[in-house]
Amino acid sequence: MSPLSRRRLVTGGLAAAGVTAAAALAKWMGFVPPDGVGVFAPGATLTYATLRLLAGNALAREFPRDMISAKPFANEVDPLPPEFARHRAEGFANWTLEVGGMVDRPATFSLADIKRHPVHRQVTEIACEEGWSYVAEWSGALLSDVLAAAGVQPGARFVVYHSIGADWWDSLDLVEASHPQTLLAWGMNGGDLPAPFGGPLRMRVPRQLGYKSVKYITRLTLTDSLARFGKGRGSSNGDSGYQWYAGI
Ligand SMILES: Nc1nc2c(c(=O)[nH]1)N[C@H]1C(S)=C(S)[C@@H](COP(=O)(O)O)O[C@H]1N2
Ligand SMILES: [Mo]
Repeated sequence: MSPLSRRRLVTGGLAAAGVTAAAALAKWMGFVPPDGVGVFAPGATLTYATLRLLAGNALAREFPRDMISAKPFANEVDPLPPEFARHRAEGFANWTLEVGGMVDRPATFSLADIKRHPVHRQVTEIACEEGWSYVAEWSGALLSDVLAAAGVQPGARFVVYHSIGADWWDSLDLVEASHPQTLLAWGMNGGDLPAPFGGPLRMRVPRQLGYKSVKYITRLTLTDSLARFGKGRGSSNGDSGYQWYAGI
């Protein structure tokens, strides 16, 4: 073996050992994402654990109001189930959010219930993994306020959220769910949240890519494990290969 290839072997081996050690540390600290298994495991785990350790509760950038995009782009969604049209015809008066799983007080909240929580406003950017983005002002309730109303039980680690029809769903760890910019958004740019943008209620997770900001939210479930949901990768997108932790 030439010295060069031996050196490569040694550095490669050291790097692999480093990754393995870091992954073990991340596991010990509880920072293993639901997709931190299989071929891409060390990569997904390292990204998630590093950001959790280094960035902690850092805030997503907020913009001045004059930077709000004149023409926000509503990404197309798959056809919604028929009950969505019914809700829309009723002006969303009967839209509800069910909160269950590991909570002390399982509840079904109306939109009015959610709007009674203190209103939080943020001018942030939503960025799609496909490369486009826009800036808007979102208003809504802190996800953590709604969760507190239901009483999160000790031992819960994730909140799983489902879109109407349930084919779109995703999840957050409680660090992200408790973050002061993570909203259940019901308003955009001063008015109601328009249906193409996820109205009447969408998740807004400004520290992660757009696909975590699921539209048409009807259900939150607190859980200690994502293994029981879909293929266990933490989201409908995860089941088709997207990273669960989409920090930006
Ligand atoms: N229910 C539902 N939520 C969804 C989607 C979807 O197809 N269905 N698309 C996601 C993706 S990939 C992005 S980038 C954002 C886009 O948000 P926008 O329509 O406000 O641009 O919504 C996310 N939320
Ligand atoms: Mo996206």
